[in-house]
Amino acid sequence: MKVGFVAIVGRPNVGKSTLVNALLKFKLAAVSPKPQTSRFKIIGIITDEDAQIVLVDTPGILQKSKYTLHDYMLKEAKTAMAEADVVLLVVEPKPPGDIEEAILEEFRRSKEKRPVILVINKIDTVHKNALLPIMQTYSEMYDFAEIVPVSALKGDGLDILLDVIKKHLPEGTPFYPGDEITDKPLRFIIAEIIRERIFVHYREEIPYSTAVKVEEFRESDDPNKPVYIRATIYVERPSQKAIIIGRRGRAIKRVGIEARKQIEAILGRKVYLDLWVKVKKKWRENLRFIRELELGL
Ligand SMILES: Nc1nc2c(ncn2[C@@H]2O[C@H](COP(=O)(O)OP(=O)(O)O)[C@@H](O)[C@H]2O)c(=O)[nH]1
Ligand SMILES: [Mg+2]
Repeated sequence: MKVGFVAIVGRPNVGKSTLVNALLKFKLAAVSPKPQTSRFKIIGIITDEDAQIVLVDTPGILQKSKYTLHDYMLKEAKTAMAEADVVLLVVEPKPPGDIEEAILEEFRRSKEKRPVILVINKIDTVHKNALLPIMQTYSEMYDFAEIVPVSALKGDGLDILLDVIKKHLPEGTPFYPGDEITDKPLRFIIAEIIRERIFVHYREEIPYSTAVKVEEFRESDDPNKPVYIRATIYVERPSQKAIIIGRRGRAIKRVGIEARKQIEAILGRKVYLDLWVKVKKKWRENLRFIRELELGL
């Protein structure tokens, strides 16, 4: 069997999380038009007859981080080369920018070479003729194992990409049971769904000041009864709480309805989603709390 870790790198917003979800055929990672939606490293596991592919999605850099985007990307590129079996560099269908150049420079400098597959995503946004010169430019910059144009959003090129990944993975025995799709607990995935809705519906610092925790998950023995899920949206200040709730609770109601529908689709069961908003001052500096979020505790 072909088995291994596939690190996905690339600047924010190129569609890394969308690609992971599309390859998994499961909504695992939070996706939004705002940069830095992903907060933690997420792995997605694809197992079929002849391979187990473990996708590692790089989170975006956190605001207020000590790193600049540039430094952060270089660090990620270095880690990917050191820890993964195959690296996917995801880019948009346009000429390389300074971040792409810096990542490739890091790859060139690296002593341990892994196959790097260049994934040109969002090809649904450009004319076919525009792709060739971009592929040409990239291929002159680095010795890529392969270059694969895809649209993660439309699902184009994904089967080819999976075959190409398999081709470059080493032989081995699976790390995870065949039916596992992630190392994260269900509570974490549910919290991410709610958090993604917040990224979609609120502006400025609100999404970045928000954390979501699933506090209770109760299934009834009667499959016709809804699953009870109590989740808390944590914010840093009372003013943010008021914004999250919105006038007459309209804003939070919309988040709740949309998240509930997605959770019902995943569980295949009716869900009663009980959403609360609480102020937790300076939670972003509380490492224990952040660790709990990451583990879905
Ligand atoms: N048109 C188009 N948009 C895409 C595609 N893949 C991702 N996007 C959009 O790009 C934005 C950022 O995607 P996301 O997966 O969060 O990027 P990440 O920051 O690299 O993880 C979202 O609005 C996605 O819907 C694609 O193939 N085509
Ligand atoms: Mg992401």
